[in-house]
Amino acid sequence: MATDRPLKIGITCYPSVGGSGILASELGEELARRGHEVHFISYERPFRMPADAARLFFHPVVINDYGLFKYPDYTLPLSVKMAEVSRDHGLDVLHVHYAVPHATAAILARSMLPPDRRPRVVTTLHGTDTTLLGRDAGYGPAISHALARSDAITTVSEWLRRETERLLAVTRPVEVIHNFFAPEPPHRSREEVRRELGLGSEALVLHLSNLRPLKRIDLLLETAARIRPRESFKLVILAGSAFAPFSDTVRRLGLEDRVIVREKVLDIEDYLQAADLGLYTSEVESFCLSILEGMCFGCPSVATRVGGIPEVVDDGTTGLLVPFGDVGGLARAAERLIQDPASRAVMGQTARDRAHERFSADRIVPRYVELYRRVCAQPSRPD
Ligand code: GMT
Repeated sequence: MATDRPLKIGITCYPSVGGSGILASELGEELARRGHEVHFISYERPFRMPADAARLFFHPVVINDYGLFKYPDYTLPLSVKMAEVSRDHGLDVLHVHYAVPHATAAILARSMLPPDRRPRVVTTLHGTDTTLLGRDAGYGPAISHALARSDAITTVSEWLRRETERLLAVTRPVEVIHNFFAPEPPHRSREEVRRELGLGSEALVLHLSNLRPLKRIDLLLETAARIRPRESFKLVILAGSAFAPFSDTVRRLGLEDRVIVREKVLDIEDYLQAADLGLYTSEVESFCLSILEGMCFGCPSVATRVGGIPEVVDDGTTGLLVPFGDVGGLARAAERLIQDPASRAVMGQTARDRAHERFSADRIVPRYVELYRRVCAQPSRPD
């Protein structure tokens, strides 16, 4: 194949709020911007997918609810749609984000097509597809099977590569392609956002996540409750799911006047530019896209030293890392940044520079394109 012709890429991801879906949507958008044709295949439009961009298409997977099944099946209609889109649009590559069930569906889709019409399958592992489901006897063997048949496997951090090799006994090469973030310009000024939040001179401590159990919102709130002086900050939580289950904890810790919650925010850049520091207390995290999103706006984070986070944050230079569970240490680290705006600004500027040097779209997207071209130049892996 010509080495520089635009490619036709199918992307499957979870369309709802979650780092893997956000990354996949941004990747699709950036590929289309660079002249490639991108076809999203999923049960809903990815929530950050632009509505009317050139060369960007969405193919919904329709799931019928048959009364004879206790649980509706998604994998088979997904694989049929993947095969259909591959055939009708001549896809070069099916790039699946998050292995379950996307990698299995892609392998099945590929085998439904005649040998000369088969797209290559690239599987990107994002985190719990390895660390949680990979350990589950009901999923692990199916994930290993799909990985063995993928034409390429990537992970979003070195740490996740090692975990994948360890937990899923993968012996084939796994390529690490870190996440990237391409921020949109904010819609409102920093001052407008701070006014909306009712902030005076307090530091804006930002937490942005889907609130899943491994984010340890309990520890986030306990950390906030220990920050002194308590009037020095407000914790703004941009929640990708309902915050109501944590409201009792906010009350129990006396944090009602310190915590501000906004749910399902789309214009995250408005809040990122207004933030002074990020706070992340996860027990596991293969990368933590939210930290990178903050870095792009010069916002350093205090975070737990888990998983791939040390690949994103240089401790003491672009943020502060603390052992998991050490809420006292997390609170002291946050106090340090809250009370010292000058060193916070230096750290924020360095964070912004690192984000640009290591994790920009211009650095990362060409790595995926190069990988696509490489797998297209090779015969497909056997089924
Ligand atoms: O693995 C998950 O928990 C789901 C996934 C998601 O869709 O949000 O999160 C992972 O992917 C993100 C994007 O690559 C990473 O930034 C997150 O660190 C990672 N989450 C975990 O590893 C817990």
